[in-house]
Amino acid sequence: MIPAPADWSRVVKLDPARSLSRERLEAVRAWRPDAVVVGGTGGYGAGEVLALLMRLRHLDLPLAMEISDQAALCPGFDLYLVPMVLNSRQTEWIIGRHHAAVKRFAQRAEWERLVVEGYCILNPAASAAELTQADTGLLVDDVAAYARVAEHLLHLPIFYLEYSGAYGPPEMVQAVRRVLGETRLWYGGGITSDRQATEMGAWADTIVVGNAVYDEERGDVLLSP
Ligand code: 1GP
Repeated sequence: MIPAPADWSRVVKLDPARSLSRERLEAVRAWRPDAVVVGGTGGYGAGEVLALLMRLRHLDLPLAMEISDQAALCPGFDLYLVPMVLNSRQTEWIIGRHHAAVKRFAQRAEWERLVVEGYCILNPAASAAELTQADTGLLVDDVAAYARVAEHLLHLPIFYLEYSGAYGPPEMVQAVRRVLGETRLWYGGGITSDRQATEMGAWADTIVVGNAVYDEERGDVLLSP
């Protein structure tokens, strides 16, 4: 059966470009996330993705690959998340790369395993913000409007508030929560404690933890069973 992201409250995101010790992987397992997403902003290919996938299989959790680069596409995941960066200044990150990937893979695509995420990247220092030239200087009303675009114009299943590397303002998450209905709200960025996970989890449907997995000091606080 194909897993449904709507059932996920907490997700770990692992970067194939980073090395993950056996101990850190065990900490991920012990934290009992609802799913693991494999993805990053680059510096890896399909080989690194496959190697990580092999190590994750024993976790017995839904495994999703977030596709940022079609060259790194790797078969074997339960789901494939397709980011659409709504606040990018470059069309390639909104629709261009998607068009190119569909053109290339349409005959082999398992459409039912694809889930589109409407990203709004808000930490200007995040590598994803730089890569996609995201317009990060947005006010609450602007972000809420993107959330409404995601839900009412594009009918996307996920609106992803991305502060990768920094803990965003809970007020922003709360404001977006108020304008979303069916579309699920994901929050990711700077979560390194249970308190922060709980705070953001109160407004977001799904919280995403990335860097803390690799941080032995702060990550242990969060990822302890
Ligand atoms: C990154 O949203 C995730 O795409 C998680 O962010 O790495 O800051 O936890 P952190």
